[in-house]
Amino acid sequence: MFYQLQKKFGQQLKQVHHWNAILFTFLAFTGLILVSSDFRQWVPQVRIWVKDVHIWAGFVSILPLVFYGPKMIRHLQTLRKRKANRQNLYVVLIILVSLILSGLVLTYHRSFAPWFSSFALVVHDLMTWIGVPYLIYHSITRSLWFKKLEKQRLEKLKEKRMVIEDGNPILSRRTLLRRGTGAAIALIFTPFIYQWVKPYLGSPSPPPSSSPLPLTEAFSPLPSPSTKSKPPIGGGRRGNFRYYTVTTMPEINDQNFSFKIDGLVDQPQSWNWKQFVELNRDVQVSNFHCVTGWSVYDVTWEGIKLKDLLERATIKKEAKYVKFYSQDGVYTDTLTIEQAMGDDIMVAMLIDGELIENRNGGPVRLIVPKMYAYKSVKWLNRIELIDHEHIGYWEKRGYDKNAWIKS
Ligand SMILES: Nc1nc2c(c(=O)[nH]1)N[C@H]1C(S)=C(S)[C@@H](COP(=O)(O)O)O[C@H]1N2
Ligand SMILES: [Mo]
Repeated sequence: MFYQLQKKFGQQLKQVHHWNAILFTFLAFTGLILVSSDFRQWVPQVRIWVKDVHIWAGFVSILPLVFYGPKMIRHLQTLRKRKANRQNLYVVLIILVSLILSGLVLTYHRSFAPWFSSFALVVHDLMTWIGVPYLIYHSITRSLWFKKLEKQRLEKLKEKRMVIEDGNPILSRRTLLRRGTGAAIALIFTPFIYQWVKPYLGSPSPPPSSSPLPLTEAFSPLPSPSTKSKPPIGGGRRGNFRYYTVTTMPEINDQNFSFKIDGLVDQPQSWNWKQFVELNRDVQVSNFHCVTGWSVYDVTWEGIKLKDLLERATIKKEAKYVKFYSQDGVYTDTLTIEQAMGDDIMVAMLIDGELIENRNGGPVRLIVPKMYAYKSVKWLNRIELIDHEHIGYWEKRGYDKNAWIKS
């Protein structure tokens, strides 16, 4: 009787493990798609959908834990004498709980201060890159399927009555299978972990080798930074950008650069590189927040205030929205005229005293510090005044039209 109960209990635990394996494989898979910059560029619409599915699966993954919760004490009792198993259990639980908690914060990040969601993102990333390979290994080696596989191998060995090898052939077969699984998982994850850790290893990562000409060769004359920019009055930015694009990065140089303001204005404006560099610039320090949770703090931007540019063009009365175009030919976004008059909205050229590099949206990008960064159009080359609403690139694909950041 007791034995039977014990057996049933064991089977239930196995089932929990099984479900965890499936759920977390799925979560890891969708999660990897979400962080992949290639994917962002190929099928951006699908990304929003994947994000929803990932979040739903995340919620579902709470269920096995809820189911397991009341059984935990009993489980620990059965593990009384097995220290390794107990430790393993604690590690797995810590990973699961941190992933779920940080995932919840990220899902409802609008209710939290940006520093808190940034922190949650670091936890989520860390637990993913360390935890998910571990969890997959753990779940696979404990699945019924794997046990069966091990048993099969064992039986095969017995059938064949293999010559006895050094040590214990059966055991070595078993560890071989496990180590093989572990190694395969580690191999798959190493490049991703490296990608993630790289920016945290101090010096900013060099631009990808396929990047266009160095800025000093692509642009002449170079804008000379104001004394507030170099050294940056903000003390230099803290944190790392994640470089996003929905197209291939447009290659911009002083020859193909142009910037214009048109639409519902009395005095349309147009500049080439040389003329644009001569415009009067201001310097400001602000934070940069992406809606997916990461932030860069105390960035010293130097550029032209948007409202100064708009004043030059003299906005017509009928104009209601300001539409921003990127030189990538695809990305756009808008602000209402009232929003566009904000004092901290800048058409930026320099970051911490250096010309903004290509992958960071340079040489000219928009900065809207009080809104999520999907408003901050990179490779900005045209501003159009319009009288009807235009839905921006990411808003069209599911991002909130209200991009204000809770302060
Ligand atoms: N042209 C263009 N602008 C863009 C984007 C983009 O993909 N293309 N991504 C937006 C988003 S969602 C963010 S978070 C920031 C990222 O800026 P970064 O790539 O310089 O870090 O740029 C915004 N502006
Ligand atoms: Mo973003």
